[in-house]
Amino acid sequence: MKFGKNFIWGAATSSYQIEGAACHDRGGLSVWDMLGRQAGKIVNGDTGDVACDHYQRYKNDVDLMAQIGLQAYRFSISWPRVLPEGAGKVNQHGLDFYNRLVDALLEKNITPWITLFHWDYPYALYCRGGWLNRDSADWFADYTAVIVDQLSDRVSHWITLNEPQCFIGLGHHDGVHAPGLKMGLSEVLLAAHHALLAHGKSVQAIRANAKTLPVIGAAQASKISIPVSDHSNDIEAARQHMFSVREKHVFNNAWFSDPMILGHYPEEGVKLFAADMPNVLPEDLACIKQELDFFGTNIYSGNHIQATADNGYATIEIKGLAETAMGWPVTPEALYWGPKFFFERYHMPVVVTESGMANDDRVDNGRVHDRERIEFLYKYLSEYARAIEDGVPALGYFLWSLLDNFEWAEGYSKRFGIVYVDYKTQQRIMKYSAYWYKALIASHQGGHIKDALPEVDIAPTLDSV
Ligand code: GCO
Repeated sequence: MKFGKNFIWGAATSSYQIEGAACHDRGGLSVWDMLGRQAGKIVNGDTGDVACDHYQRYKNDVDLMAQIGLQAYRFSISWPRVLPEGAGKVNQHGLDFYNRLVDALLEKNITPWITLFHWDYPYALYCRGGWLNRDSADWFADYTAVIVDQLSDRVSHWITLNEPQCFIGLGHHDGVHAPGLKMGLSEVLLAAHHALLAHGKSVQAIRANAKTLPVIGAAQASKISIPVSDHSNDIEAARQHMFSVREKHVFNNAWFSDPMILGHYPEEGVKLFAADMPNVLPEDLACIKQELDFFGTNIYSGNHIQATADNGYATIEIKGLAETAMGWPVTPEALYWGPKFFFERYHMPVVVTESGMANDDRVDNGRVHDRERIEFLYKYLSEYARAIEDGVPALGYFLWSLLDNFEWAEGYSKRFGIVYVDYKTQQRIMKYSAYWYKALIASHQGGHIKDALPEVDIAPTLDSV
């Protein structure tokens, strides 16, 4: 399994999922704080009020990143922590937290990659219409300018939106994510359009205000289509399926990526949505389509696609696939076909901005033997390496996640971290997978795996790096 010497090895988190202390130091509420107050919306009634207490414990967490040997760390900024009302007055305490975090990362030679929006939308702006209000694009651009002005002397890597498919689709259509709305398709498409405008204006704000040359992308929730065979018909069927828009829902690849990168909505979707389409002003698509430096994709699993006689395709259920604790099938080839198909369509370097698995991790004598996660990572990364060997330019990989954390509607019931978090004591324990990842990174930095051999015996799995 070989990656280039300049390949970036990172891990990812998000503000609401790990920071806690939402209103501490005069921060503002987000829509996730409000959803947590609605009975039955989140497993066990969990909230992000404390989470991993990262707001207080960030230094210890940065030390853990350095122990693992991360070269980069993808985290998000809490918009309402910095702008309690979402717009207007800045909360300097909030900005100072991110200044301290960035400085702590740089001190350990860890490159900060900042996600500007990872779902914690300011509740005050939700009360002014939220994503349904076209002003949300300007609100987001103004917030972007505040962050870039404060941090861009030390931060150059920016992700505007994390998974619009989720925060619009699950938050405004299905109602299972914050703000918990079940809107009609036309309202969902209008909110999606405003989120796309927000992305475009945010990119413009970064490029206008950055003090260092910015590297900019977005992070898509990616549904990967995997051909059931290497037959050219099945590969073409999977390629078509991957960018099709045949369901009346925005949880798909092309609906957001095509406008951002190609400058137009996918025709198939425009036809399907027809009367529900938003009123797209003449200048809108030019605003949305801004030059990007990488294609960010969050990949966990994929569907198997087979060509059908009528030049169409069918989704094939593969029996007996292993599943993660989220019930997602383990499909390592998703990390081959996803980067490949995205590069073919958008012709820009790929960054896997998230990939990983939830596992039923348990502490045994102070250790967490998450061999399932090591096997998952080895298989998925082997496929990513194969895509790179086949010519896909890939800049890096951000493992989801550094820490066990608040898994949205699942609360704390699902553990994605390579570092175990005991939520009662806030103790952190590096799992076997953290040691494995450390060895993998070391082996790709010209170091010797033996140098990275941890204090725990994971030798049997090290053969797989
Ligand atoms: C997402 C979000 C993450 C999730 C992770 C596991 O992709 O849904 O970016 O915040 O926690 O993906 O579901």
